[in-house]
Amino acid sequence: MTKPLKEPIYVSQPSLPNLNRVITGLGDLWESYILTNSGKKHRELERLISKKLKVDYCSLFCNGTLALQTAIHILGLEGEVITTPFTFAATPHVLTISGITPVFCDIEPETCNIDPFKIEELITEKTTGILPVHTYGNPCDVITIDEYRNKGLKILYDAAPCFGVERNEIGIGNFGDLSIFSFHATKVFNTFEGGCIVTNDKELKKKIDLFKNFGYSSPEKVVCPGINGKMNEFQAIIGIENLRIFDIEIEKRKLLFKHYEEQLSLIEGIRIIKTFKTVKYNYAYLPIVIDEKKFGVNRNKLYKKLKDNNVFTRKYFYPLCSNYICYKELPSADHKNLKNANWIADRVLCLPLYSNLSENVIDYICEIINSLRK
Ligand code: T4K
Repeated sequence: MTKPLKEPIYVSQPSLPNLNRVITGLGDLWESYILTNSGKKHRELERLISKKLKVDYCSLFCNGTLALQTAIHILGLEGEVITTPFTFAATPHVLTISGITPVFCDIEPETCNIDPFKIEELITEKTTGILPVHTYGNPCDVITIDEYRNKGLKILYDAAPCFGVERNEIGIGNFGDLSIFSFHATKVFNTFEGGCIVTNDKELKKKIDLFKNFGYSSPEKVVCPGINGKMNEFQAIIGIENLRIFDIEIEKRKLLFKHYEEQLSLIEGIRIIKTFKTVKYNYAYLPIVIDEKKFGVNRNKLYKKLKDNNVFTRKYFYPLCSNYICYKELPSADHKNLKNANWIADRVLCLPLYSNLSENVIDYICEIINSLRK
């Protein structure tokens, strides 16, 4: 019998940079008195991130949600936008708040990403774009999805959890019309809160930067409506310092992911979401799908058993967005069109994964999972 852990283990834990280096960075702020509005640290981080993500331009934001809302506005999306129901609330919410109807498309059960071959049938004369999510940091079928641009649709990728991910050595932010990333504390790269939009289009970068700063092109000139989406200098310092440790953190995650994989692959009825050889992953999450028929116990019982032992997993993404009170009446929210998404949402569980996690704790978690097997 396993004994509950003394300290709780959560699904994620933020990577924290070297504190002395952060304090030195803060010293610069104290001397300059420039705390926000595209200061030196902000400009430096934009340059560093463009290089890291292998894109031409990066615009920093105070969080991923405002980056997404800005990207929707800049691309001129309206009417209906096709998206996945298997995502965090932010994805359909920003569409709705922007006056757009989210149209939910089913997912591929193996990758949990939007099924590119089910998009076509959802296109109407009101459709202006597609908002796919690289779920858990696993890239969508970007090649098939990007072909919808030939039908006049804009493609905006919600790459919130995807920092550092590459497909065939191409940074994942190079696909579609725009991509957004989140730098929330729970993401592999964090600025406490934060996010960005990336693009290779200089004109779009200009529009994004105007919009995130109230439309000011100079101190006495406002050229368009806009909002305040700016990242401040403190967040930028955290970003600069976290970027220094990013590759080491991902390497640690990779080893821990493999450690889980070795043990979980032996358990019938448990599978890890599919990964591909062509992808350089960031190991953001450890999502498993529990097939009760084969494993003997359902997801909720496993969740509870782990919780009783002080291991706090998360059911990302249950409930499914299409089942929220605010969306369940939409025609596209009908269960019969979203069979895979509903099936997965009832069976998925994200296990703890972060760079400071010990292999012993992983062994402990796998032992609990194994003990439930029937
Ligand atoms: N699109 C997608 C696909 C997204 O997944 C997200 C965000 C967005 C858009 C929007 O980006 P942002 O506007 O957030 O930048 C978390 C995050 O708040 C959210 O950023 C993220 N997706 C979502 C998937 O997960 P919660 O409600 O699970 O967070 P919370 O506070 O319960 O944290 C989970 C665990 O992490 C806690 O049990 C303990 C640990 N933790 C958390 C925080 C905040 C820490 O150890 N330290 C911390 O500071 O939503």
